[in-house]
Amino acid sequence: RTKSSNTNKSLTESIVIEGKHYTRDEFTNVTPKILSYVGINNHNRLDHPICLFKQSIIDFFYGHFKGRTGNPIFSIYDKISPVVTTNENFDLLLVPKDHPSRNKTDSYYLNKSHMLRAHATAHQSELIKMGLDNFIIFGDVYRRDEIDRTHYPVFHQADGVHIFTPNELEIINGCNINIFDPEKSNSIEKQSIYSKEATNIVTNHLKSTLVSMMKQVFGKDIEYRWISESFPFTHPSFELEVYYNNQWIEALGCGVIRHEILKNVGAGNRIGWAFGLGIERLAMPFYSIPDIRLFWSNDSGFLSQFENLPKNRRIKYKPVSIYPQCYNDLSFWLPQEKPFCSNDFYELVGEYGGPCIEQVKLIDQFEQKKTGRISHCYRITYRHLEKTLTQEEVNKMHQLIKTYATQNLGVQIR
Ligand code: FA5
Ligand code: MG
Repeated sequence: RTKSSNTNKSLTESIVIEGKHYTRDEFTNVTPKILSYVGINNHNRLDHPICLFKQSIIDFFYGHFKGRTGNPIFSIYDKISPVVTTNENFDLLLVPKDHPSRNKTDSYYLNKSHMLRAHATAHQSELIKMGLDNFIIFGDVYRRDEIDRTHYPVFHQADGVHIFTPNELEIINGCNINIFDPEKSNSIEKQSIYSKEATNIVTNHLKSTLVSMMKQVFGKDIEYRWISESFPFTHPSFELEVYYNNQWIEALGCGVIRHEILKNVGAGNRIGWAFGLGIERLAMPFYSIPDIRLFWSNDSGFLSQFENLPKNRRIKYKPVSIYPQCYNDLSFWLPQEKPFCSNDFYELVGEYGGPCIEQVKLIDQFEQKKTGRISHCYRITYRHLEKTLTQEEVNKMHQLIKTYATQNLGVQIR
């Protein structure tokens, strides 16, 4: 009974995201599972590899492009809601009405007019309209896509835009240049409105910027290749692939922004480039992460490897043991007659739990107002690398830790 009434409810009630209501209609195809990813924001969680990799990208753009006074010229947007209109995701980017990406089978719709962004490019027009010429957008994007080692329905993109005024283009070029083609000649190498020279300068600037970024992040030995592509919103367009784990992985798409897009938002006198990069696709080779699903792991064996890791530090991810983990919490009052320090406790746990301890973490603390006593609660995660621990074995270790913590550290188990 409960089940069927729930189903009815979920079919008629509007969808609520970040306090806003979206009325369901025949387009609605988001699932509760997909909606549960909204707001997780791995790209803003400091110890998450997606966030760490984001910072490497920002570092590159801050260091590579500086203004007159040494200030960074790129601005960063990483808190824009993933709910966008179909106008923003498609129409403003000149995506044809019959383009496959508009299908319900390919994108996640809240209803006919609103969807979860299928790419970070959905914010491009809005930001250019605000008057920005150089920016990077970071965000979670949603697609009905295959699921395998390099595909997941929710992933993260970094979208960059760099727009040049005629004057800036001249500075790069070193001499006078026409942005526009007086003959508006048609050729597959350029948009008819732009001159061949301007198109070449911008294309070279785009490709060399992205290659420099790859080299700064990965080192000089990174294996990559360019492939011609087509996007409705850029021309010419390219894709960059990197070689990892014996296969070429598609990392990003890019190109010269369609003039019509710029013109529609008041930047018709300019030319610029844009790229859209899959952050997981580069974080995987960077940290030797073999499967994209691991980025969604709440397993401390995964996350703890990135804790307190300085940005730009490359580590080789150690595969988490395939044996299940199991955790027990331990709460105690700190001793009043002598000082207590968490590190002592960590050491003690390591001593009595040995190689079965995967992580120990302080998860809660409070002070009892009346007595001034302080309580700590630690979560101890147990996992053996070669076997499944039985509950009995875990209990035994946990009991030992309790006994010795009481004896050696003077705590009082609660
Ligand atoms: C786009 O999304 C374009 N918006 C990129 C772009 C921006 C082109 C600006 C030109 C100008 P594409 O669908 O190819 O393009 O996706 C971009 C990148 O996202 C891919 O290269 C890949 O790295 C990543 N990606 C795509 N689908 C998935 C997926 N299911 N899982 C993980 N990463 C993915
Ligand atoms: Mg692609």
